[in-house]
Amino acid sequence: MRILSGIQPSGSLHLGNYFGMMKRMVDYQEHSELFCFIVNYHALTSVFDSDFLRRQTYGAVCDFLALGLDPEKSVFWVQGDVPEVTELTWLLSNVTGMGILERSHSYKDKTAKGIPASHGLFAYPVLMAADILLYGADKVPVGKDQKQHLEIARDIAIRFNNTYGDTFVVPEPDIEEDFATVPGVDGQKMSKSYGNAIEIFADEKSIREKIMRIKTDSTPVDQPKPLKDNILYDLYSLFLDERDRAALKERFLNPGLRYGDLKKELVGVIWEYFTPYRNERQRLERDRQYVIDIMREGARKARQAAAVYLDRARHNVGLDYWY
Ligand code: AQP
Repeated sequence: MRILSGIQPSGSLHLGNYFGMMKRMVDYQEHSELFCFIVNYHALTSVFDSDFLRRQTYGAVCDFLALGLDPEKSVFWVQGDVPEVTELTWLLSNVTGMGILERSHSYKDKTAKGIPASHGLFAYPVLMAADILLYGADKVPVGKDQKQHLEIARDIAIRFNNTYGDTFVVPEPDIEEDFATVPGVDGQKMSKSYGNAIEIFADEKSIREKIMRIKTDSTPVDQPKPLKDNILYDLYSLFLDERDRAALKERFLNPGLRYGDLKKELVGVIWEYFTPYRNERQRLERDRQYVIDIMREGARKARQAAAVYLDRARHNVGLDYWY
């Protein structure tokens, strides 16, 4: 089973990215063939500062390695190091209907939030389909926000196969209900670009400030607290196993819970959880040559895997005129 997913270095990575995708990828590498990459071509749709992009890309690589991604067990690379994906994007573009792109929620949400309505942003799902099809992925672990993009990738694969003959694996989305949409501190989807994210490797002070800002309901202390749409409950639950989650639920459903106390507790939980990873990340941040060597080797392996599908696609559309 080939598992593949990528993450944009469009800002610092946060709890939504971690629980929605990164942690699950690290878990998968133990028993699957894992392909994992940092999608810097995608980030170009919203990042126009080249130094910022370089820094965030290197940072995202360090984040993933520190969080346990093992380059010996997986193929781990930076998207822009295998530019073949842009060629496949072009081949796929010609079987992609305009209507399907026009219905993309992500395009509408991003332009509504002020990101320029460029052709790149509009065609983002085609590049994402190329990312997936180029490596023959069977399964793509993502958060719920990416469900529609996965449906577009499936649609493009099916259309291509119908037009040119069997070429690509049709991928399946893999969404974990418990972590489908991690809320930000304002209750919207946690997102790098919404200013509502708790960053995985933020310092303790800024984690505390963000958690303290969470708006809570005004239920008196001596009454049970609502669980539905309760940001504090949802965020705290991410860090708990089934038994501890049941215990947290009990605390909400019984009188006496003070939101202020729970917020302080949650800051501690987040900080402790990432402490071992934080130390490793600091080491990687300094060891640039080691990190760059890993990424070079990752790109080499990715390029080898990509050649299989790209050559097949070039042949099936008829680009190899010398045949
Ligand atoms: N809040 C979330 N809950 C669950 N999963 C999430 N993901 C992102 N936010 C949440 C998942 O993380 C993976 C990588 O996402 P991405 O960075 O490539 O793009 P995104 O979904 O657009 O993430 P952001 O933070 O919202 O980035 P910006 O603000 O740049 O658009 C994906 O699998 C995603 O589902």
